[in-house]
Parts: sequence; structure tokens; C-alpha cells
Amino acid sequence: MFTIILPTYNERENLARFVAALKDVFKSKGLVGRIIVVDDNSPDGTGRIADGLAGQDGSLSVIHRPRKQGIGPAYVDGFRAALQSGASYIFEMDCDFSHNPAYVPDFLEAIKDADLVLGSRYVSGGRVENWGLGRRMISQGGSLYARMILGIPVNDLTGGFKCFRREVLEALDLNSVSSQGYGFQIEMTYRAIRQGFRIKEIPITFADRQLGQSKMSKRIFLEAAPLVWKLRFSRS
Ligand SMILES: Nc1nc2c(ncn2[C@@H]2O[C@H](COP(=O)(O)OP(=O)(O)O)[C@@H](O)[C@H]2O)c(=O)[nH]1
Ligand SMILES: [Mg+2]
Repeated sequence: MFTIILPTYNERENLARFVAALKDVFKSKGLVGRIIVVDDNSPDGTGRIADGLAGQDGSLSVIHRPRKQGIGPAYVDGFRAALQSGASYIFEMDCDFSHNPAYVPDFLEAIKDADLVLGSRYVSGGRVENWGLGRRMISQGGSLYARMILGIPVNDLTGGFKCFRREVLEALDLNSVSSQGYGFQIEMTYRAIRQGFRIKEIPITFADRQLGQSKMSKRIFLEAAPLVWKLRFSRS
């Protein structure tokens, strides 16, 4: 059994469509999956839409958090709930269609002989759609920077389309994970590697958000730069 965690903040235009797209994939592939929406009290009413979906569908549940605190803490709450409900595999996905639900079966195949599967834009066969050179260089350069300082063989460290085997989340001390955005993605993967878990990257095409606004701020981006050094010299 697997669970998909969807953190949301102002995703009114996307949430119901994205959930429907996931369910289509589950149905067409004969998969039994659950969905946990983690909403940070979105001013646009995404939380109420999520409650409406949960009312019609027993496989979807909602965690309401009082205010916007970044995807890191939202994911940690989602992970705890997924573990508690007995999920074997736990996914991270964005709700804005950047992460294509059609890849979910590829992750489930890959996790059979890995502990953490990363959807990667920067391995052979992976790519980003509609990004200019500048954005591509910042993203790929950021991954390269983190990879070199941390000394780990991962090509895409900042992506947020991932699947964890439950044992990984049980082994990591989730209480001590404090980073929020890209830093959170780097930190979770690095800690998993440090604990000796097997990581596998599979190629994905990352699409740009069509509806709604990105919440990624410069602050969240800049958080990652010193964090990498902190992780490099940390013990956990
Ligand atoms: N619960 C919660 N979700 C968030 C927060 N920030 C972003 N998200 C969600 O995380 C996913 C990725 O965020 P997005 O703004 O698309 O980041 P980007 O793809 O890097 O531009 C989306 O589903 C957002 O709604 C937050 O503070 N809390
Ligand atoms: Mg996005």
C-alpha cells in the first residue's frame, strides 16, 4: 500500500484536477493508493476543497495546519500520518502538475530494489519543459553545488517528486528536520544516504505550473546554500 502526500498552499485551481489525474492512473494500472493533502490554511479555500474531496472518497484524507510554514514541516506531518496508517511506500508530489501522475507506476517499480527513488530531471532521459538557460543553470548548478560539497552521487538533489520506503522515514529523526524548501529535499536525501539506504534516480520530465502561483521564494532558495555546509558537518 502506498500513500501520496500533497502539500498545498493556494492550489484551488489545481487540487481537484490533480487528485482526479492521480486516481485515473491508479485505476488504469490497478493500483491501490491513498492520498493525504496537507494544507496550510490556504486563504483561497483549498482546505475546504480538500475536505469536500475527502467527504466523497475514503482513500483521501486532509491535514489542516494553522498557517503557512513551508513544505518541509508540511511533509513531516504528512509522513507521520502515512506511517501511522501503515503505508509501505510514501510519495512526495507537488499539486501543480509539475509532477506527472503517469510516473507513479515507474516509482513503484523502481522502489522494489531501492529504499528511496528520486524523480530526476538531470539523468539521461529526464528534462525540464520551457525553462530558459538562466533558470536551468540555477537549478542544475544548485544540485551540482550540493552534490560536490556533500560528496554524494545524486544528479537531482532539489527535486520534490520522490518515493520513500517506510523504513527510511522510520529511521530518520523527523523531529530534527527543520529546512523548508529545496533545503528540505537535499536534507532528506542526504540523511537517507548517510544511513546507508539505497537511492535510485529515475528520469522524469518536469513541466511548468500552468495554473496558480509558485510559492518558492528567494529566501527558501537561499536557505539551501548554508544548509548544505551544515549537513556536511553534522552527525545525524
Ligand atoms: N502545505 C504547504 N504547501 C506548500 C507550501 N509552499 C508550497 N506548497 C505546495 O508545495 C508544492 C510546490 O510548491 P510550488 O510553489 O509549486 O514550488 P515550485 O514548484 O518550486 O515553484 C505545491 O503543491 C504548493 O502548493 C507551504 O508553505 N505549505
Ligand atoms: Mg511548482
